[in-house]
Amino acid sequence: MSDNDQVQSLLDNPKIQEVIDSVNPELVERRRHTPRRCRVFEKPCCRLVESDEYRFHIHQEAAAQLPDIIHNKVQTLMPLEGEDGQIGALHEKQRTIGIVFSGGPAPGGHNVIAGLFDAAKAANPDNRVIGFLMGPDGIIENETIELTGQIVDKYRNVGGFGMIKTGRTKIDSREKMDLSRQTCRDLGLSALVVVGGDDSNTNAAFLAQEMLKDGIQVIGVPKTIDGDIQVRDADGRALCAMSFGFHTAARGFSSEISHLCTDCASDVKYWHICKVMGRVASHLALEVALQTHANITLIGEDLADYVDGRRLANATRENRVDYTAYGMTLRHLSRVICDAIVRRAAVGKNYGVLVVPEGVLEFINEIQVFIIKLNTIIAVYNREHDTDFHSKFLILEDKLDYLHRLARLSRGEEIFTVWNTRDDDLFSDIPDFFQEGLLMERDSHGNFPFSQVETEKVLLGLVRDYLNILKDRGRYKLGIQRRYYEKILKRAGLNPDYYGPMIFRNYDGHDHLLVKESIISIKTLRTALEDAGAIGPKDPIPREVENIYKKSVPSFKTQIHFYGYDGRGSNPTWFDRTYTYNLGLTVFSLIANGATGQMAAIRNLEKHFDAWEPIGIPIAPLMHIEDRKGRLALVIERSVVDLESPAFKVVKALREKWLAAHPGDDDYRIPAALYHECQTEEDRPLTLLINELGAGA
Ligand code: FBP
Repeated sequence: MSDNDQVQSLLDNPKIQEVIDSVNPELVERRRHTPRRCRVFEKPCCRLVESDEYRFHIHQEAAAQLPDIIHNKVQTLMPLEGEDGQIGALHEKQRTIGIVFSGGPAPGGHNVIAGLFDAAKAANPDNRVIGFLMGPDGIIENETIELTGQIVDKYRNVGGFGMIKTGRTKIDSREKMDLSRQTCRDLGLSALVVVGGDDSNTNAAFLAQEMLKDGIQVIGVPKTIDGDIQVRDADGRALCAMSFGFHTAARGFSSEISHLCTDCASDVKYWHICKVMGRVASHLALEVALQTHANITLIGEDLADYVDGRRLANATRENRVDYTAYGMTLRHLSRVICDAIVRRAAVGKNYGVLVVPEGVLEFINEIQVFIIKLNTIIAVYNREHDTDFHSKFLILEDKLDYLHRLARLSRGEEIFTVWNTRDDDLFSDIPDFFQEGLLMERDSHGNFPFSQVETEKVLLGLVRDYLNILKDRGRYKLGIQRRYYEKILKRAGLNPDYYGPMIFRNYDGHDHLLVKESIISIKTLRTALEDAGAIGPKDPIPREVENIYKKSVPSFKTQIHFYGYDGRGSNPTWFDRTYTYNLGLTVFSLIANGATGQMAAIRNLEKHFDAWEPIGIPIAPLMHIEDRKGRLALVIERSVVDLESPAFKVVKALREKWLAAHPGDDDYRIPAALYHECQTEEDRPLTLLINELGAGA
């Protein structure tokens, strides 16, 4: 039989075909699974109960720009007991509902559609659900697909946004708004559902205001793995504890990172540097810390909160203000990391896991200043020249040239520019790849593309430099186990107690022996032995002593990993599957009851499933003003890690334990495996669980 025939017979083998079929039994089971419904959905219809108990700080600009939805209230879905002809008729009314995904994918998105589809079809089989393709562009360009049972069934409980795809376009101009309205009118939509993050829900509010006159309702759905849509009222009461997708992504990252913890503690030679997504907020990194107990986890919000006591005291003594005392600099941060690395090495652990949140640089003052200045420069350039900065200056050199010119201009007495010669000099000092990163094109919402900046490389560059300095100063050493040292010397007929005090700085009873700071080479080792009279100038250094010294010289070896896109594409966990399916059901009930400008949400996510309560949250009152692309814009306020939250406090309190800079085992935690249907404490984010358990403590 020829090779080709052999291959063909392999491919024709039905058993082999079954094994490699793209639809495996797990997928079949996954697609068949129907998530549990919140109690309120056990009845065919719900009514909305508006509540005055929640307060919001309303921004006057939001009131001015969104007058018809600014006074919306929190709405709770209640089961319709008995007959209510009016509400029943509203549910049964024939509707065409459009749905769009906006922004990065997040596990569970398909179940929002599935929930909406099931509820819509159950209310009236003639209801239609239209998916807009490729994100908001699909609305602007009227690119759609009518969703059928067959299409929806293929994606039930499956990750990603593959069913209708997604995109990041912002509907931010009169023209785009008019085109969107036209599409929705042409399709005869009763309602539009926007599944997105803070920016997309902001867009949803503007669309709701705009389309009110067309009688088209707009409902938002809180999506993003970043976990930065967490809604509380002005009194701090949680309305939406977490956006969907966060749990799955965090569990995926934690599982991978936990494997790296196991690997490095086995191989004992690498520091695994794990960048974890989250464009700004460090929620994902915090959850990973709780799930894995990685040795070091940076939390951006915590770094920004840092106050340098020494600088502050100096400034107070000298009666001046030192603004640099607030917030951590990149250099200082690298020192903190080095300190941890050196301490672990001293007890023989020249390995570990460092978790770096993708958006950490957002919280480093000096970088934030660059980002704001460059945002402004690019926005002003685009405005004044009516062109795009990035198309005009294609390569880094051209962009830098432009910045140099601006800096020179700032020397002129009359001219004010945000970029002066000091900025220019400081910017010139940073590596090319990082300059390029900072000059990267912003997304359509004006967000800085942190995912494309090699944050970890910037930080590692500084860490490496400083570790080398510490090595030269004899402070970065690998601790040698006393037992091992004694065994090696005795085996060669040498007296460990004779050489010990000559070589080590802590020979007096320590478990891990540290070579003296003055011994940083074979030459300095020789000097130490000669000075102590152990060898003469012509004598060789005893081989075992030399070997022990060599073993004490650490090399800082790293492996870099990025966890982000993999988490966005994961199949949703039980939590996200159930959460999103119920969000879809909630969306339909909000629409059936006439709501618009509301975000579907589930209250009490932090509690057991039986306590989950579907609600509608008014979007307009959540807005505040932010600088976007050098302009002030009305957007939903992002939620960042609360340093007063029980979850953060727990992580902070256990930092030292998890660093494990002591002899003995590390404190790594292996997260539970992801079961299809499980009921463990890991059914929901640990962050939520701890915040709930610690509330009021
Ligand atoms: P969303 O806010 O749209 O959900 O996206 C979040 C995110 O996953 C961030 O964590 C990350 O910085 C960004 O998307 C990456 O975006 P892109 O897909 O454009 O690379």
